[in-house]
Amino acid sequence: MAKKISTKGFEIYPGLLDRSTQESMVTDLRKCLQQAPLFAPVTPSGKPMSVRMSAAGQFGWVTDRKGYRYEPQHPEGMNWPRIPETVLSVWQAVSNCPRQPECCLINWYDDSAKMGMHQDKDEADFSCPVVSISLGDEGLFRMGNPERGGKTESLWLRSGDVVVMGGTARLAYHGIDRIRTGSGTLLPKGGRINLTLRVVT
Ligand code: MD3
Ligand code: FE
Repeated sequence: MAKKISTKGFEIYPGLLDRSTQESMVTDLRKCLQQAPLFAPVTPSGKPMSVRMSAAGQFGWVTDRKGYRYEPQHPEGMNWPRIPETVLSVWQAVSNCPRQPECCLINWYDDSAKMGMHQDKDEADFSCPVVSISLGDEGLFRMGNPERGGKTESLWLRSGDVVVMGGTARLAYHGIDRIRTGSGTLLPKGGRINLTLRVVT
């Protein structure tokens, strides 16, 4: 296995995925997004999020005026596509989890997109980690604590990097402060894709 950096309970595998693996993954994701297109999520308070989202697997995470939740269908009514094997194999390699992921959330960031500090707590089984895969432009990832506030650490996530949040990090606050436009060469039109694999039930 590639080298692992551990900080604040987050396990980071820089450059775990080589270029050809990343390219295969993008090809697979384009097929997913043909079936279940990116949508513009709105928070329960009515604020549009800057990230665009879709998902693969039995469940996708959605947000709208009705709240945050996992749903078995896309907001437009279609089923979510299956999670591609290229993506599942990353979970097998790093999760150390006996369960299979039930959701692969697909986040797409343009130049100006960001994600505020939050916890991921809409899942039922916090003994399972969340595994994140970064593709395309670099994103500045901020890692916090299981309580709001306190010291944070920041790290640029690059294309091919994988992060595992398990144990104490599973409920840590985290976010993406900004995207470094044009820093990646994987996506011809630029932007950043982040995949998060999750056990939901
Ligand atoms: C959170 N995504 O989708 S991934 C999210 O880059 C999310 O799009 C960010 O936060 C993004 O909820 C950060 C990094 C990451 C990795 C493992 C996690 C976030 C995690 C494990 C638990 C909770
Ligand atoms: Fe998150």
